[in-house]
Amino acid sequence: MSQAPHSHESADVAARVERRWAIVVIGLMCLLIAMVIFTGLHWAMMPPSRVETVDPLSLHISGEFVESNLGTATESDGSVTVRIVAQQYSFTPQCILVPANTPVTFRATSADVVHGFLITHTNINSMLEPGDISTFRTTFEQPDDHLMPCHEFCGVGHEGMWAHVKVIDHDAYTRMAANTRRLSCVQ
Ligand SMILES: [Cu+2]
Repeated sequence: MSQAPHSHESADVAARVERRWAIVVIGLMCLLIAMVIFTGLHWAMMPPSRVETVDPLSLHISGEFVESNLGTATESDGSVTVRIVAQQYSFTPQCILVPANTPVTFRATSADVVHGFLITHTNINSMLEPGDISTFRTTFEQPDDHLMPCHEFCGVGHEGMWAHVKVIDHDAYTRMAANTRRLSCVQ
């Protein structure tokens, strides 16, 4: 009986501390949700909302990722689409040519195991999985050279697996694209 007032007081303290922590946790959750909304609207970073699949065994025989269709293609609206295949231990094409100040869509997949897809100094950073098509959109602001290393351990030759993204002036690109269907650095 004599302990009753004391335990009543501890219960009050516990309730106060719990309430304080609940506020901290709810605050953190609100902050994280706000970050998701901000990056989604401001950087156009979205969780994958659709899944496109492709048969990794017949990539090279037919469909979008046959070798003659890889590289940079100019679309009718002036934007460009780059198609890339990753395999142990290289990317095809090895050097990707894109124009500056132009919307670029990358479409890439893997012919064998999981590879990494990262373009330095951009927010493009993903995985290429056999059977799935990874799609990214970006615009490069100025002519530059970006490294594109595989950053997902894919076997003994992993460290030698990388490509280049060469961003060139829009007009120079237009001149080069005028007489070819698919572009890469080596024409
Ligand atoms: Cu790799």
